[in-house]
Amino acid sequence: MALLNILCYPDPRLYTVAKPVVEITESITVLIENMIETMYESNGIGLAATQVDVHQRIIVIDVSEERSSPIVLINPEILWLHSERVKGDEGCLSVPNTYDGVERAIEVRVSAMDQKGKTRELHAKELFAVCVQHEMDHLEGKVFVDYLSPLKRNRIKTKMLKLQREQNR
Ligand code: GNR
Ligand code: NI
Repeated sequence: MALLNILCYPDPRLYTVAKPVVEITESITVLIENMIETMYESNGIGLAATQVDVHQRIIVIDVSEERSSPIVLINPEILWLHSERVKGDEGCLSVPNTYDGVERAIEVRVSAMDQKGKTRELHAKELFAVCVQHEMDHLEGKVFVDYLSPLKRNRIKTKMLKLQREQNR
């Protein structure tokens, strides 16, 4: 297993739209294992392949307390979004130490393949539903800060660029 490098906002590669997985190859299986390890090591509840600079439609999620039941979603499709929205604070491994409110559907139904290529449907609620929507946005090249006002987004961008400059010194 190996830890993967996570791209940091405003890295332009985070704006790439991911392509569908056509075949679950050995290298995709290894990528998924490494994404799960990276998610746990970073204390994240989810990770999209986009964040590790792989532009294929792959997500890993684990919202459990025990952090021992990772869920893999390949080529996920939203089947249904609850019409009710809730605003909750979100964070992102690609935007460290930044949290702000985003409105999301309170429940979603999603169809996706698992790591064995079996298609399954899942009904997500609460934090799981929020996470599924957040991760699927990454696959579309969207980061949660894109929902914030331009003023807030620019402040975050400036803060991140300053941090990255300091780290590269
Ligand atoms: O770890 C994460 N926590 C989180 C909290 C609220 C809403 C969304 C998330 S996802 C985030 C991990 C991440 O950046 N996934 O892309
Ligand atoms: Ni994220």
